[in-house]
Amino acid sequence: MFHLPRVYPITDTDRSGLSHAEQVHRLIGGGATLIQLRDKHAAPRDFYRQAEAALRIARKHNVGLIINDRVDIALALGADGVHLGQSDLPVAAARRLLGDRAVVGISTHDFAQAEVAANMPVDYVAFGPIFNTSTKENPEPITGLDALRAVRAIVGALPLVAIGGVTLANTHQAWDAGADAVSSIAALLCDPSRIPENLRQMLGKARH
Ligand code: TZP
Ligand code: MG
Repeated sequence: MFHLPRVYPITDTDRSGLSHAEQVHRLIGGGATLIQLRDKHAAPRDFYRQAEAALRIARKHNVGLIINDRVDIALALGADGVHLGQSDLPVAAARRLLGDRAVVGISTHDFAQAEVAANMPVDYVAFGPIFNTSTKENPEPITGLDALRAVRAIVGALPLVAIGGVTLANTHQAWDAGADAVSSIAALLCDPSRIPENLRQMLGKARH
């Protein structure tokens, strides 16, 4: 059974200056149990090789690894699943390729997308950007917390991830608005020497 942790970190080699494997290593050091590998610039072969190394580390620690966008890479590696955007492969096609046991998540940015996603064979729905983000290129408009609350109602019992500009200071607002988890990039990775500490602190907030 899929379990979504309260913090679901995403890797970014530009933000951290580190390989995906090294980010995974440091995030696991901070308590990650599920990590998404995201790379918008690497050639598929480079991303594949890096993901392979990252998966080896994740497996050793029993940590789940989800590949952003690339169903082919997730399938080739036997990763735990894929995170799809609105213009990636359709959910049903990814599900057919990866099978019932794979984790399939999808990004949504408005109510209509969230409603469609809620009726698809996904394991979780991500919604955002909730706050201002400087990580995503050409981000969709900021949704805010009220929209997150509404999406909580739209997706019902489906696990819901809030993404976009989540920091130590505002993560509680996202959880309080109904998100089961937050995904974060910059707040965790920008100072690579503090990755484990940043994640530990964010996870710690979930207990208060
Ligand atoms: N999707 C919506 S916002 C975003 C993605 C991938 C970027 C999140 O990065 P950050 O640094 O946590 O704002
Ligand atoms: Mg995508």
